[in-house]
Amino acid sequence: MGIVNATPDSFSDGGRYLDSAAAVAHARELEAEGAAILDLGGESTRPGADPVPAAEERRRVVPVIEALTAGGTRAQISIDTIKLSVAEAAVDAGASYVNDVTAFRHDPEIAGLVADRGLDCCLMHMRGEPRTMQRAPAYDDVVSDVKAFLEERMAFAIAAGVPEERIQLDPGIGFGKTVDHNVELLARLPELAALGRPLLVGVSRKSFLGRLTGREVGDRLPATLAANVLAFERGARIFRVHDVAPLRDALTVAAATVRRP
Ligand code: HH2
Repeated sequence: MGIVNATPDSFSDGGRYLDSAAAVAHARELEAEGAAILDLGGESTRPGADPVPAAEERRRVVPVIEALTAGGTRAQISIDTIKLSVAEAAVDAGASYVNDVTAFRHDPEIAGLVADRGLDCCLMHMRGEPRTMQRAPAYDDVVSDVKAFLEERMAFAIAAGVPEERIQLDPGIGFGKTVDHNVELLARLPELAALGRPLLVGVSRKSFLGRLTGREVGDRLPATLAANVLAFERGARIFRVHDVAPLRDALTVAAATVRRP
C-alpha cells in the first residue's frame, strides 16, 4: 500500500503532493514501483494535527481519484478518511477501499457504505483522537487491549453488513502509543494475526523508529524496512509505506526465505 498524502501538513511529506497533478504523478510512480493499493489521504492524522473541513478534504482528494480512474489503474484506490461525505465522494470517483483510522467510530455510517458498495476496508486501532492521542497513553496490556478493540470493531462492521472477507485489521502503530507500546505490538503481532483477517501495518518513517535509531524522518528507510520485514514474518500482509520500491525488494527476499513446511 503506497501512501499519497494530498495534505499541507503530513509528518514526512506534507505539502509535496497538495497539488493534484503532483499527487497523481506520485501515485503513478508508486503504482509503477509495484503498489497494489494506493492510499490517498486529504487530512493528516499525525499527533496534534488539526481537523480539516469535509469540503476541503474532498477538494484535495476527489480530483486525484478521478484522474487516476480516468487514466486507468491496476492498483486499487483507497481513501484514507474518517468522514462519510469524503468516503462517499471518493467511492463515486473510483475508490474501492476505505481506510478509516477510527474504525467507523467517527462516522458509523461508513460501515453501511462499505457494505452497500461492496468495498474493502481497514479497521485500525487508535486511542483517543489525533489531537490528543499522544498525551500519556496507557494500557493494561497493549496487545490484549488492541486485540479486543479490533474484535469489537470487526463485529460492528459485520453487523452493519460488511462481509468478513472484506475486512483488514491494523494495530495502529503510533496512534496513542508510546515507543514501548509500538515495539510490543510488533513483537507480538502473531497474537493479532490469530484474529484470522489480513493484518495491515503502517510503520513507515514513524517517530518510534526515529526514537529507536536517532534518525530524522528522511533517514528512516532502513528502519522502516526492518520493521516491515519482521512484521511480515510475524503475519502482517499489507504494508503501508511511502517508499514502495525498496519495500518490494525487502519483502521479495523475506518471502523467498520464509521456512517451508
Ligand atoms: N498511519 C498514518 C495514516 N493513516 N492508516 C492506517 N491504516 N495505518 C496507519 O498506520 C496509518 C494510516 C500516518 O502516516 P502518514 O499518512 O504518513 O502521515 P499523516 O497522517 O501525517 O498524513
